[in-house]
Parts: sequence; structure tokens; C-alpha cells
Amino acid sequence: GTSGPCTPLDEVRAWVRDARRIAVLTGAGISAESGVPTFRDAQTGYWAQFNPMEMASETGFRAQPARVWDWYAHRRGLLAGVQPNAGHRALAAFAQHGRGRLTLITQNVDGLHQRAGSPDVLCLHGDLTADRWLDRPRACCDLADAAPGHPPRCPTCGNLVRPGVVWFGEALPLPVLAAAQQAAQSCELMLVVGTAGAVYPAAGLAHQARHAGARVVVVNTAASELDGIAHAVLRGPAARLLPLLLD
Ligand code: BJW
Repeated sequence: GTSGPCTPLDEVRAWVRDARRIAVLTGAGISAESGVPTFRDAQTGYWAQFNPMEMASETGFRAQPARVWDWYAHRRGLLAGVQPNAGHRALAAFAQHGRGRLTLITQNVDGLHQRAGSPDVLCLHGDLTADRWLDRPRACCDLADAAPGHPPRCPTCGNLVRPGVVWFGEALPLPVLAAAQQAAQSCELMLVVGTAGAVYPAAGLAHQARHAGARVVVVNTAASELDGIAHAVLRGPAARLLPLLLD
């Protein structure tokens, strides 16, 4: 043919075309271009500003419930003003015509994959907009009746409402993790998009895929901890690269 040298992008496009099963693991970077801050980016990430153990652990919440609740309330408010981007949309469109080939696993709690139209998203770290009880609910605890506050609480027993996300030291939802592990171990190609690869067990899914014989491709604007196990590293914004890979 008349095609030029095979670029990494062309090569990965061929892997996408040929793979019977594709698993995609996304992180905060895929939502960066929608205006949602990441955690570990040097200037703009939340962990440049906050101590993760104060803001994203049960101990931190019990120590400063109002401060942590207000941070989550702020982030919930931010979500109302953002939209899915071309990266989310490319994954949703691929799921629609690549029927059954794609399993989408996300560490994100922002709901943008679902809003872009992706079906069956495996949300490893929960849902920013969901509420649940901090302590095991008693008969009196009903989220619909929680007394407004920072955080809201059960008017009878004082149980506190907390965000329905997975904090450090907490178990991931088991059925979701099991389905993600199954997808990681049975895929031929895993795309690792916009994640620093620093948080486990999520990052372990890429290792499991690699170990089971899948090709692993990292899509990231900067270096990540999973570059070392990748067969290809595509450097650039997810909103630009995913449409090129998946069109
Ligand atoms: C772009 C871009 C663009 C920017 N385009 N790219 C093994 C080894 C070591 C430690 C552990 C281990 N196993 C478990 C642990 C402990 C811990 C852990 O992993 N610690 C490490 C940090 C050391 N893990 C846990 O505690 C987990 N639970 C657990 O293991 O439970 C065990 C247990 C079992 C049974 C009973 C009880 C317990 C839970 C982890 C929960 C993580 N939660 C958070 C907060 C969620 C709630 C909230 O949102 O507030 O999840 S932390 C935060 O990090 C959030 C994210 O989902 C997660 C991952 O971050 P992500 O997505 O990678 O974002 P960033 O910001 O880190 O990276 C962004 C990337 O995008 C960068 O690389 C940029 O370059 C890139 N980028 N713009 C493409 N436009």
C-alpha cells in the first residue's frame, strides 16, 4: 500500500480493530478536559491542596465531618456544571457499535461515562452523588428523613450521612471488583486511560490483564506508574486520542 511508517497510534488502532475483548480502565484524567480536577496532577490535583487521609478516609470524616462533607458538597455542585467530553463519548459510541466487545471499568465517581451513554459501567470507587449511612443503619435511619446539616443526620439516633464513595482503607464493592477482574483476565487488549496507576486494587487490574496475556496500552498526558507494563504508551489528552483510537 501507500501508507507510511506504522506509528504507535496506527498500531494500537489495529489492536483495537482485531481484539475480541477489550477492557478499558479509566481514571480522573479522562474527565480533566470536562473541567473536573484530578487528584495527583501537580498544580491542579486535589491532593496538592488536601491531605488524602483527612478528606478520603473514614477516620478523616469522623474527625472533621463538616469539613469533609462540605468538600464533597462542593464537588457535587461542580458536577452539575460540567459535561462529558469527546473521550467519554468515544467510549460510549464504541460500546454501541462494537457490541459486547468492550467492558468499561472506571475509578471515577463523577458519572460522566454514564451521562455520555456508556452502559454497564463498572464503578470501582462508588458514586459521588450517592448518600449512605456512616454507621450501620438502625430501624430509625431513613435517608429520605435525614435532618439537613453538614452532614445531614438521622434525627432519632444521630447517625451521619456520608458520600457513597470508596475511601482509603475501605473495600471496593465486591461484585463490581469481581466483574472487573473477570474482564481484565479475559481481555485481549486493555486500555488504561487517564490514571496515575497509584491506587490499588484498581491499578492491579492492568497487571492482571498483562499477566493473562493481554496487550496493555496506556493513554495519558504524562508518565504513569503503569507505563512500565504497557506494550504501547500514547502520550496526549484522552479527549483527543480516544476518538482517534475508537472511531
Ligand atoms: C490525563 C489528562 C488528560 C490528566 N488525558 N490523561 C497495594 C499496594 C499499596 C497500597 C495498597 C495496596 N492495596 C491497597 C492499598 C491501600 C490503598 C492504596 O492503593 N494506597 C496507595 C495510594 C498507596 N487502597 C485502598 O485503600 C483501597 N481499598 C482497599 O485496598 O481495601 C482493602 C480492604 C479489603 C477488605 C476490607 C477492607 C479493606 C481503596 C482505594 C480508594 C481510593 N479512593 C479515591 C477517592 C474516592 C472518593 C473521592 O473521589 O473522593 O479514589 S482516592 C482517588 O485516587 C480516587 C481515584 O479514583 C483514585 C485514582 O486516581 P486516578 O484516577 O488515577 O487519578 P490521579 O489524579 O491520580 O491521576 C490522573 C492521571 O490522569 C495522571 O496520570 C495524569 O497525568 C492524567 N491526566 N489529564 C489523559 N487530559
